[in-house]
Amino acid sequence: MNGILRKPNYRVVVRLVAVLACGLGPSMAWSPWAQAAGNVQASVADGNLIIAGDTASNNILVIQEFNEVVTVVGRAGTTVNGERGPSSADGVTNIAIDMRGGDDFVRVEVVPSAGLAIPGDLRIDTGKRNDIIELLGVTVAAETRIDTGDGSDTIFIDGVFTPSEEFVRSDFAGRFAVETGDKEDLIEINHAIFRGEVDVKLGRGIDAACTHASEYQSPDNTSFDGGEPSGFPGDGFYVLIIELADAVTDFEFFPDDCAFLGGRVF
Ligand SMILES: [Ca+2]
Ligand SMILES: [Ca+2]
Ligand SMILES: [Ca+2]
Repeated sequence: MNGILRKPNYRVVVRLVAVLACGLGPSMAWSPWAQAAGNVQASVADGNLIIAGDTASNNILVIQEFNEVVTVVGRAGTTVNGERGPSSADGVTNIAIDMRGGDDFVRVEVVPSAGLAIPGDLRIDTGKRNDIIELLGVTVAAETRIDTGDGSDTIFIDGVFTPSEEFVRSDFAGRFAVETGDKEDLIEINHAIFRGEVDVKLGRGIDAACTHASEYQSPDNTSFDGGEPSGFPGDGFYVLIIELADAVTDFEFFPDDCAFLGGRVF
């Protein structure tokens, strides 16, 4: 953005009007994350860290502190195992997060340090309603699977700076699969490496995908599917990597800056 205001062009204005006319406007009402609360249960069994939310709107950080040590922090009133404050788990290989109903917020991040990885799989399921998932500087050695269920959901992936100002990208070694279901979803991927298959399905609704400064090492096994509706005003996709053009299906606006759902314009 660089703080530069851009003049809206005619196509963007037409598109915005069309999107609003299709009923996106009412679903963009303020989501009450300030009222997030409820409780999540976190437990480890056989190397699997299971984090289970409740039907309330939960807000948690999942922080990898050292190899196999993961801390869960509740925010905005959300408790972890009935307590306020952080709860740490040792011996973690796989992480499975199931947030259930409510407008949930989940951020998975690392204490920035070279070579720190989730040794196994990362699975996140946020269920119905409007959820936000952020993955910041996360390295997953095996498979990553994200299912945001119905509702207008947002997935944001980016890198982080270490204390020595080194930038660490998010890094997905195994299969990376996303399904965002009904309603208007946004997936924004910045500064990430995908070493294996990528399968992103945005489901019904007027969705947007944008990816910037990211590396797709297996473009033949990379797919972004915008889903229905397949006509005007359609789904938006923004990417600077032309090699991915064949990986994109059911996106009617290509390239699109995704600004209509809050995607960043570079
Ligand atoms: Ca919940
Ligand atoms: Ca959802
Ligand atoms: Ca959708």
